[in-house]
Amino acid sequence: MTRSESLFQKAVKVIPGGVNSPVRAFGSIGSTPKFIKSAQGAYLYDEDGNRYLDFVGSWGPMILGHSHKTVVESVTEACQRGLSFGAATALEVEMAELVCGMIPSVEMVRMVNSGTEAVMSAIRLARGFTRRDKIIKFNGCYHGHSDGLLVQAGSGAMTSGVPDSLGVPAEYTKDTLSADYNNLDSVRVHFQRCGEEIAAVIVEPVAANMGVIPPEPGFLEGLRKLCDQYGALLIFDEVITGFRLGLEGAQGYYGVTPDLTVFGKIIGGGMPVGAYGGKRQIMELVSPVGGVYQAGTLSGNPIAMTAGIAQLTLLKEHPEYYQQLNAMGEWFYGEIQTIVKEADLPYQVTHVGSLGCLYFTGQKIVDDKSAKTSDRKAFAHFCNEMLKQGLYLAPSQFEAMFLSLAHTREMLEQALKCMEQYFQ
Ligand code: KE4
Repeated sequence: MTRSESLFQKAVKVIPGGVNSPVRAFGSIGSTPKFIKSAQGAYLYDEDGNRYLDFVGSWGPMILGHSHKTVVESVTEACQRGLSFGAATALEVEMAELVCGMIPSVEMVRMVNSGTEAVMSAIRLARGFTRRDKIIKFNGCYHGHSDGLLVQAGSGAMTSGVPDSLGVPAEYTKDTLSADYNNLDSVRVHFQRCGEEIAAVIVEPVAANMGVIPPEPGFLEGLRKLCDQYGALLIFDEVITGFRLGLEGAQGYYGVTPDLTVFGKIIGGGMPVGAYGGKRQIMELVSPVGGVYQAGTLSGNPIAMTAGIAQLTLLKEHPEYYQQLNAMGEWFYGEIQTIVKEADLPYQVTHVGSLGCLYFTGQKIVDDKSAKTSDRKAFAHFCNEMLKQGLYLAPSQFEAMFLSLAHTREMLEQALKCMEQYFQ
């Protein structure tokens, strides 16, 4: 028995499913998790000494690669000054000024401890600001696990959401309306029916929780127009795309400005950080200034701020990193598409910058329905085989592949060889 297997046997006795987040259990690919002991650059090392080229990057945060020297040194040094004070610190001012300086639409920002918390707070703020209750989310988009957003998409656009988790009272999701990604008509019908009650539309500007689905031309612009027309707020959930697609995230990449933006992952440099921010007029409604309550013991924690500031500062000082990263994505995901095409397989590769996904379907991928036509068994077999070759892909068809600045061309050429052999 490997150390990972024996650890998993112990883990399942004391942790639900043996993991602290479901996707890590490798259940959707029918295997058991590798227990990771360390990580360096583009590589993970498991408890049995196996090395993997990492295409998960902790689900997005590790854009610079693992254990980046500057980030680790900054955090190590900060630890000597104490781990948490529960008091205002200069680091939080530095982080807030950094984020506000990088994202034009963000005039004020509030730090929290996860993407879920940031989304939950942004929704509450949008409801408080507009004095309206309904929100629109998109089928297949994931915004963390707060009750109101765990919505099984009602079929068609006229159904209000029904919870897709036990423990979420129907009351908590009755004001969550579902629409189809890349389908403005499915949004328009909600606004036409109850536009004056809609507080906000929340969207992943690149849908990266049903694989990777880019916005069709005009989709994000159309959402902006509908929100303006009906006085609703547009919330971009940039937990994945923030500081990933460019210094200004997806809103800069696509040139569409939201009213509120949610951040996570990269902003924390690998530490638990989420944030939400936007126009001053809206953000000043957040307690203690305004009447929208939100709080957190470890919000703005000095160690987390140190990691986030170190990572964001490196990205800000090297805008060329994004050209490099996005060009690498363009090449790498294009090569995967060529491999499956030359193997005469109808599979689709979608990508935006360093985010990409290989779907095992011939259907054009535009929304959750088309994404779900992917052959998950075929994906699971591929994923397990790649793992044996030392490639650590996300153990779910509906997650993104992430490249980092630590991935070199030769590493990726090696990975492509494994994929080519597999599909031949
Ligand atoms: P967290 O609460 O997991 O920090 O963030 C929730 C969240 C919000 N918005 C978007 C667009 C997200 O992708 C996420 C979380 N992403 C998943 C992976 N797709 C986290 C991985 C996991 O759940 O273990």
